[in-house]
Amino acid sequence: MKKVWFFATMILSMHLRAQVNIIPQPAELKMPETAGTFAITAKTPIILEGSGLENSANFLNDYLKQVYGFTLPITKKAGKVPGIILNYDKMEYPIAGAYNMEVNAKGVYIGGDNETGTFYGVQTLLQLLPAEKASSLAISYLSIKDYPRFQYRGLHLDVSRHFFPVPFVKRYIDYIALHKMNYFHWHLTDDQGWRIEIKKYPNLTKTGAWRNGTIIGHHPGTGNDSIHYGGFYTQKEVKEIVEYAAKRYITVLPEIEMPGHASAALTAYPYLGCTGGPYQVQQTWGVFNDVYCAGNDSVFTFLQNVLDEVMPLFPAKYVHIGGDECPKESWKTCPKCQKRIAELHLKDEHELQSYFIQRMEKYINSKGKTIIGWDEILEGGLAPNAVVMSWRGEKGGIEAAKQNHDVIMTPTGYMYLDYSQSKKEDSLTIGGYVPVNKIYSYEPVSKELNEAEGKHILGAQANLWTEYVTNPKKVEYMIFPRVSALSEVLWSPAAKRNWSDFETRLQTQCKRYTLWGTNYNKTFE
Ligand code: TNX
Repeated sequence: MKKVWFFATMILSMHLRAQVNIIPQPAELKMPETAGTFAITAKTPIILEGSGLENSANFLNDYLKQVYGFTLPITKKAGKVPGIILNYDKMEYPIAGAYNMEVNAKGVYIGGDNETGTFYGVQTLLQLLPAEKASSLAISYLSIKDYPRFQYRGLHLDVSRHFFPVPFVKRYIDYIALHKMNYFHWHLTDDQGWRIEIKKYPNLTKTGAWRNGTIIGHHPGTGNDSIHYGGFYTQKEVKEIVEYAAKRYITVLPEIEMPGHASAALTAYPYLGCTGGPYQVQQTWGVFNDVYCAGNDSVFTFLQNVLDEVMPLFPAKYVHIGGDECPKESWKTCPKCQKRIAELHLKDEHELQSYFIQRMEKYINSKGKTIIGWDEILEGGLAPNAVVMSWRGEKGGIEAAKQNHDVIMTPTGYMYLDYSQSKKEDSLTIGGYVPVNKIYSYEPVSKELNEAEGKHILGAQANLWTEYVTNPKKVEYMIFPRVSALSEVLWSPAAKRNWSDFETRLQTQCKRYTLWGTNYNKTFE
């Protein structure tokens, strides 16, 4: 009899365990010997035992409302009814965001090391809920101790090649939060559009945010293209988005590109280029020879004034200033640029680019912020305090870490969400091939680094360039399920990573995407 009971409990607890499909995989997850479930209903209170945890409670309620159609009462004191307790626990993990979680007959307890930790505990709770609509939400008894592996867990969105409206940007931020990620890299300027209002330079958005002739959704320039296309965010909207992100413990990293990818700015203010123009907001993709003039001091004044308006909008300690894909053609024939090279005894145009970045770094540092640049900023000498985003493979990042610079890994071969995710892609992409298991296999800390150098790898980020991504549904299709794989790379202990286990959990995650009304790529199924 005892034996039968033992097997019965084992089967029952295995069954219950099978319902626990958390992504990213928690560091420690235990199911109790006696299995059971606690049911959350519309009467279950959220009990704020710790102060300052309203963001977590509100996020939970917003999610419940959206997905299951009801919210929970929020109180400060526990009563007789078992509830969801949100609190703090003292923990000593190197990176903030750790939490403990207990589910038992008394209800749910979540204790974070700070507000962020509790918020991440809530994200886990959401994944314990049924993956289909229900009014009583049974969750398994369990206990979890969890903490992030990397401090920088980023997702990028290019809003220049195609513009995405405020409500969708917010939704994108929610996706980042649901995956326990904490940086939103907002690529705000490029050749095809300037997307942020700058009061001192109204033409940036009056002319620089609009282009004529690009056919939305197809290869540009192949017919029917008399469209006035674009958009921008007002400073008020930017503030709103930054606050929205902050309530989700997400830092918004703005990128203002320089010295290349500058056609939109040059179109608005032709004096910023070497030839004086005229220029056009680009209708096609690629790399364009007209860039900011590096020999003209008024270009630096312009960029400083722009940053004077941008930096106060973003509490982030970092500002991304691009630095990638800057052709040197126009500098080679520009008398002012050549004069600068001669006066400063620079070796070549690469050193001129390094001068450009270093001059901007000095200014940005003087305002208390740190620059981030794409790995091209290594060429001609790295700016003294710069953080490097390594996109052309890992080489630049490894080199920067060896030079004692902090690094964010974002190599194309693993982290490019604009690349196709199935061999036979069923939609137009820029090319390349990054299936979900490829992103899952990524290890941000290269074996080429010793322990001290490895500490400079702050984390990683996946990039969504939008040349061929024209609408929100396509954005979702491109990021899911790959962002779920990314979140595990960035959050879970390396030893916990297991592809076949992830694949099983991903089945439930896909049901959640459907529950959220979110599009995703199904070709891997
Ligand atoms: C390179 S990644 C770029 C982007 C393009 C992308 C397309 C990087 C720093 N620059 O401007 O959109 O390739 O994959």
